[in-house]
Amino acid sequence: MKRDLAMAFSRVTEGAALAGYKWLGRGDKIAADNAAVEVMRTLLNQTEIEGEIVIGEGEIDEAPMLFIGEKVGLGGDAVDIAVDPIEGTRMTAMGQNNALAVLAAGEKGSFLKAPDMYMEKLVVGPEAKGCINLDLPLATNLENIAKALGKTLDSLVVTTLAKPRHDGVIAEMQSMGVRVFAFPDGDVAASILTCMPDSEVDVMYCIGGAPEGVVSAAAIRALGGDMHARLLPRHEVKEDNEDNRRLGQTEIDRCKEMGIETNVLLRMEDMAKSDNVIFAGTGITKGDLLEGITRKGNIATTETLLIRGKCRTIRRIKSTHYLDRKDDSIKNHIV
Ligand code: VTB
Repeated sequence: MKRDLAMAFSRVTEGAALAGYKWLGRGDKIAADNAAVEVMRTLLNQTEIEGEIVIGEGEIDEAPMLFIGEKVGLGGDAVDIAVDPIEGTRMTAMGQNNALAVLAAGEKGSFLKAPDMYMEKLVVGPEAKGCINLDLPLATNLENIAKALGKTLDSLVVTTLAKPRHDGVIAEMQSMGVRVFAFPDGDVAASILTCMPDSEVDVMYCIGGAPEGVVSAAAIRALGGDMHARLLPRHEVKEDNEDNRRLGQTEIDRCKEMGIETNVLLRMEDMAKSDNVIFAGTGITKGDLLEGITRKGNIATTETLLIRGKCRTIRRIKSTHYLDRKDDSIKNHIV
């Protein structure tokens, strides 16, 4: 994968973020997702790649999606792409922090192919690499991570999602003395924060989406961190009723078809299989990882995190966009 593709991918997430921003705070998460998907598709199709979407978003909440197996690009390097045009459609619709447009790209076969279902995830930064094991209780993991970092449990910071399904785990961590930062949504940003030298966050633990997990794995691998995960059928995460059991069984069957299993430990290397990966993420709303979009008249600014795994370069790109430029083919989508 040519290194210059990184810049092209940052343009794709910038475009998707600007399209999503148009719907910021308007209460319509489907419209926001639709707009970002459309621009992401348009821009990927203007990129010199022979690309295939191998993991996308949308099935959990039946949002519009760049579907798995979709071919994108003008032709060029063969790349697999994992996308989340808006990581945080609800946050965008409700004007909450930490919404991003993200994608990860790698050579053919770089990413775990999995259905859009739930995934349990445990993420740490480089200093705790090698000392996590999701087959062990969370409490044991936290003790091992604290030891590796030379910290006491009461100085350890864990992020998670503030979802009712995590109430028990949050209480357990707090009773151990651990500080818990619970984000309403958005575990990609929360995961990446574990690897950022200027962040307080040591660990990310949650049950979130599998596409977000694979995109995070690419970024975490590129940043030298570590991650364990496990795919979970719907009825084991949400209420165990007839509907969710049926959906959960469909997920189990789809996993089988794809040659993978639910409830089995997945290591970072199973999800992001090569160092030659590129991660691009642009902030939509302001957050702990990235600034959000600001707009004054027809001038918008974006901030993008662009990571190349091969050389482990981390770039933060601040861009100014003149949205009324006449030659901008995506103008109508993002103004
Ligand atoms: C997860 C998480 C995402 O939405 O997909 C979550 O990975 C959905 O959880 O980061 P629920 O089904 O419980 O709402 C995000 O938080 C945002 O897209």
